Amino acid sequence: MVNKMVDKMRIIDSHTGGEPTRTIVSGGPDLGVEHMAERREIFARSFDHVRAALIHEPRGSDVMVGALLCKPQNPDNTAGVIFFNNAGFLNMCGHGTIGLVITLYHMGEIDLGIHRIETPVGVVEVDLLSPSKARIENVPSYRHAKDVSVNVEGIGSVTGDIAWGGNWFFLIKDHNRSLTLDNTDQLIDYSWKVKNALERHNITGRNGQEIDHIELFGQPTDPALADSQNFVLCPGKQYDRSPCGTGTSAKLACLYQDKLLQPGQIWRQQSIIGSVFEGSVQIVGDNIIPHVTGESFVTLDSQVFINPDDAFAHGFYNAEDST
Ligand code: PYC
Repeated sequence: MVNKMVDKMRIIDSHTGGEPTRTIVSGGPDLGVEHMAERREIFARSFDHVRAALIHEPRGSDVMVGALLCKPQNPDNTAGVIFFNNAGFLNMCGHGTIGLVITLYHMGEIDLGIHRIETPVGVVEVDLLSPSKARIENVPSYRHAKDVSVNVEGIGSVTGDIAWGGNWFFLIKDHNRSLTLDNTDQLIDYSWKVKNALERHNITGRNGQEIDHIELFGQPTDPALADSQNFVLCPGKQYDRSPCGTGTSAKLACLYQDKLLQPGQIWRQQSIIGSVFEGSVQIVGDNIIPHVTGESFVTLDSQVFINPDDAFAHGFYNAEDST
């Protein structure tokens, strides 16, 4: 049953490398004390209108990624978090985790140093290096399949790697598209067609999990600034303005598995707007643990009102945009 009791929330917005995160820091739905994966299910089932209210117009924007700050299940951890966007709920979010700790610092809730954040897919350790810079130690990441070809309607055969970096990615090197901001309409169209083709051909991540992020790679704008540039299409047909923390993690795992990156070696991943995350991998037992460092800044600290008399209190969504 939908619970419409939530009517006032404090939100803090930040951006990490240009990609926004809107964190509900108080007044959000109470999801209980279970693991974040279970709390995410409860959020989706009973409080989806809160997600919609914060992300959709007129209050939000399709580009926005939301984060619900939660009490951790383990009191030794700093916090729990559930990420969401215009299409639903995410497993993990790298830029959002950096945004979350910068937000907690802005609130005076945490100091610089190490913090452990619970997410639906595991605990992510974050080192808050300064008031605007953090390094995440992500969940174990890996390539699931190399050089997978899919026939894409209107395009032909497209080949990429399937990798997990906290979300599922299809990583494409040979796409013959220019990764520039003035070409995003074409990049969105191409990536969306690839995503639909993967679904149609039942090409998935481990255990049949949907590949909902498409990542294209190209040369950096300047090799002095970065090793590679990417374009990441997210599940709600919006592109990540940042280099994507989970997408960078998936790339790092592939590079390591291809023996193109040594443990501790720095990889600088540039986004489509030019922002850069610095990454590396650490090998722990059989696990590839990506480290991703990025900058984030608080942009707004305010209160949301959800007025039951407002016909658009929970936003409206142009579903046409995501077909
Ligand atoms: O930074 O991991 C990330 C991310 C996922 C979706 C948007 N950003």
